[in-house]
Amino acid sequence: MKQNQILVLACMMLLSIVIVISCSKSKTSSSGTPSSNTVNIANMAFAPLSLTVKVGTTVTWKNNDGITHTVTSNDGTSFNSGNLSAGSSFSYTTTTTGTFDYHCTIHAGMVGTLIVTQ
Ligand SMILES: [Cu+2]
Repeated sequence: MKQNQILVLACMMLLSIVIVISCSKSKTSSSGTPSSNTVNIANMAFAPLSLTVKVGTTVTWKNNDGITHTVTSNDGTSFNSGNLSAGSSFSYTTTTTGTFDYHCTIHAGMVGTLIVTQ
């Protein structure tokens, strides 16, 4: 009778260990996502649409689309990638705080926002 109780307890402990391991495993797999200062270009869109970074951060746009795009700030001076062919990337190191709307000069509907904070 007492041995049975120990066996049940051991099974419950083993089960809880398995649950903890499976939970921590799903946590580590989510860390494989792209870093927070990268904007992916895919399917004629910037992702994320809006990115917030601290001043001094280098932001990288990666063209994962099959066609050429540009990353051009609406103010015309802050940053401009020029033609960014499929598979290439563009990096810009933020120097001032503010909200920078940008677009693709080739495709009018492609817009994004870079928010730079202190
Ligand atoms: Cu484009």
